[in-house]
Amino acid sequence: MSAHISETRVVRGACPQDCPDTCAFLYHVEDGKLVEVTGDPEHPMTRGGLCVKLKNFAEHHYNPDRLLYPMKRVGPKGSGQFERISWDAALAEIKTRWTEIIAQYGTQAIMPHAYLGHQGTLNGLTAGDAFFNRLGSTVAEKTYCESGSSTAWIMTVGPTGGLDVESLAYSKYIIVWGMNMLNTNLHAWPFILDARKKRGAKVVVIDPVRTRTAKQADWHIPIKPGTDAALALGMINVIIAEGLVDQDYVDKYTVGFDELKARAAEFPPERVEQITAIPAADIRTLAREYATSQPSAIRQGVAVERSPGGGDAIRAITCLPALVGAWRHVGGGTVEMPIWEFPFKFDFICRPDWIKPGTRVVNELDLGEALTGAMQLDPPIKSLFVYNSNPISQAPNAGQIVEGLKRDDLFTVVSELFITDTARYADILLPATMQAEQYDLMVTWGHLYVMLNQPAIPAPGECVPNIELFRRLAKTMGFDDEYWSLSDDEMLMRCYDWASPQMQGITLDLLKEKGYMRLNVGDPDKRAPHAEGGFKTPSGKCEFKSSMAANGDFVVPVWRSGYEAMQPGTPVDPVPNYIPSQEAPAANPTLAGRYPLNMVSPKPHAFLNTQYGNEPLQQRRQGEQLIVINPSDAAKRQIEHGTYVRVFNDRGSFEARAELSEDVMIGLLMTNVGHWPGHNRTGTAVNSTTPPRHANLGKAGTYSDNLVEVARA
Ligand SMILES: Nc1nc2c(c(=O)[nH]1)N[C@H]1C(S)=C(S)[C@@H](COP(=O)(O)OP(=O)(O)OC[C@H]3O[C@@H](n4cnc5c(=O)[nH]c(N)nc54)[C@H](O)[C@@H]3O)O[C@H]1N2
Ligand SMILES: Nc1nc2c(c(=O)[nH]1)N[C@H]1C(S)=C(S)[C@@H](COP(=O)(O)OP(=O)(O)OC[C@H]3O[C@@H](n4cnc5c(=O)[nH]c(N)nc54)[C@H](O)[C@@H]3O)O[C@H]1N2
Ligand SMILES: [Mo]
Repeated sequence: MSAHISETRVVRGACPQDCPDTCAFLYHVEDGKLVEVTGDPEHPMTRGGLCVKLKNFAEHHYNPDRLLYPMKRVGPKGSGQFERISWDAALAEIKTRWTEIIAQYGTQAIMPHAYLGHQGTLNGLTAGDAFFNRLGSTVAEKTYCESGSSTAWIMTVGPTGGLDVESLAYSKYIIVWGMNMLNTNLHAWPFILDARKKRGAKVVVIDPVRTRTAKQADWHIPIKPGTDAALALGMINVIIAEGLVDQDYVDKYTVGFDELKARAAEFPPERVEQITAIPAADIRTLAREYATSQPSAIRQGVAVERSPGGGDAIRAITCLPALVGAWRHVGGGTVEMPIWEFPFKFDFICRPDWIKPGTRVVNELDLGEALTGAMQLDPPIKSLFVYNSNPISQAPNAGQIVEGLKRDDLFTVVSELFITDTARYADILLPATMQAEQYDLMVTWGHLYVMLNQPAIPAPGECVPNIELFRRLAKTMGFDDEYWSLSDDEMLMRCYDWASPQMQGITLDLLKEKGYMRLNVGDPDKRAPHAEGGFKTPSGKCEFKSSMAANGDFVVPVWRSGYEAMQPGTPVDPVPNYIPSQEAPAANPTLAGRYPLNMVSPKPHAFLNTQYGNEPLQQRRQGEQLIVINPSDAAKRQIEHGTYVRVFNDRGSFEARAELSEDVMIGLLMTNVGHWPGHNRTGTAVNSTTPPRHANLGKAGTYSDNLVEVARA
């Protein structure tokens, strides 16, 4: 045994998943086989620990269900019957079908659909953008995640990394706001424990559900979903009324204090109690403690954006640290995602210059409407190309997507690791590599390290990385631009601004040796990025009153085909406000009469969105699809603990096992997104019920604004 271990080759890598942690990996290879993947204990942020999802990542590569060869559909759509074909045959079929479609309907009848199955620079979110822009397809707007938060962030403080999660170790008061950190940002938690131990920090969790994280906090504040803006404005009201403002900081480094003060005056704690269900006394205590316990920190979760007023909630929350001067201190401020410190060159990565003027844009969350004709597109979508995403599980109103994918006149291509619920509807399936088999510089959105993933084992079967897939497609379609002949390293050299201050001292050669390097942005024990203002807004100040909104510019960093900072659009209130949910009982009593329960559908503990949902170990750890319901709501419906129930509304339904628990308030249901619909009893999951509407900023999804009813199955 020990002799064997000493022969093991170790290759440095990084986690591919859409998660803020992006752990440093060590691939252990023996005789050409990946025997184990461990965390690199020396990485300062991820410190060697891997989460339950990645525990058996080596075995995941050898999962017998992996898609290893191109396949062609032989049964009816959705039947999952495929037969193996060659890459040449698959590419020829795509070319023939697209050529016909383009001749009849034009290039915009083709639409890509991609999200963050993989988080690399070469193989991730934007891997196909250059290809589809060159082709002239419909531009797919990608707003599944963080687009609402990012828009709000940029309007308020600009594209700054904000507080470093590692600096949380220096905080005295930490609010984890709309995030289940122990599930979704696990490697941040040790820094909070450090702050608690060394600085006596108090940890507050604001979440409608008493989650694992909430149970570990010093104070859990349950809040009605979609009402965070009211809470933040209520806190601002108290902070101003009680003279807890850092007036010197506000005078020097902010704009719009008077307007914010006027807005907050509309939100006295007693009114906020009515909206949020948080007692007024608690709102006062929270505001006082937050303002006076410096350094105070806020870790914002993505869930806050998943309601109609989510964007304004993030804006109001992002105003708080400037108001109390928290930014002055190491460990003070707030973190959305530090990704803004990375000097991407999206113009090169996505080639927006290849988009022909007038090309239409269709949002990916509207996929069902786009495919079924509900959206009246001219030309209609005749071909859908899916990679890095699983919309039948993850996009809202999934029933309509299934209906669309059944269309016989729709030519669907899916590039995947597995035959997912979405892939079952493909006409052509293309096999993709897994992380130990490919090379990439990873995008990270929870810390400040550049991470290189190097291949440790050869690709099995005929799997290819996404970047190679698009090179092959470009060649097939006859594109002869230089772009398609660049090597991976030549690409990476152009994807980042290596001469920028953040990248000083960082080179690809060094990364190949070390695996990861910290951006040159200061150390976590010294870094206070906005101690003296320096915000990246047009005014250089923290904008309580947004100049972008005041100018009528609608900020949309929606990762569509390149990062577009500004785009004309719907006017936005320059000062953050509370925008009620559309399916809140008060807003829609008729609907609430029929569907009285609001369902939130956050992330699963043991799956990464849908990934690992097909692995037995993770299935055991996650358990089956549960719906958590308050015992009093259950009693009204004669629902007993452990029985199966149907969750439904006009959009659709799914079945789950009922868990009766006071962890959810009366009127609230909690279930996890990520269970494969096909593994559930009805072949459907949570997103068969969710609304395809967008939040007020960044066209974010509104998964938390969802009224349903439950009944015994
Ligand atoms: N284990 C695991 N980790 C993951 C993922 C995964 O699938 N599994 N996915 C990754 C991805 S893509 C993302 S975006 C992140 C997201 O991670 P988080 O930011 O943690 O988001 P969620 O898990 O969606 O929700 C977090 C909490 O917000 C609460 N919540 C829901 N609506 C509201 C609201 O209106 N207001 C407030 N205050 N709270 C609300 C939910 O009850 C939930 O407990 O996690 C990443 N990490
Ligand atoms: N109800 C509800 N719905 C939600 C959310 C919610 O909180 N509630 N959260 C939303 C959020 S935050 C997000 S980020 C989205 C996530 O939505 P998706 O990004 O669609 O989620 P995944 O399940 O990770 O699907 C990614 C797919 O890509 C495949 N894949 C992985 N690596 C590769 C690769 O290298 N190449 C190719 N071609 N394919 C690969 C995986 O096998 C997987 O099937 O879901 C959104 N949906
Ligand atoms: Mo996400």
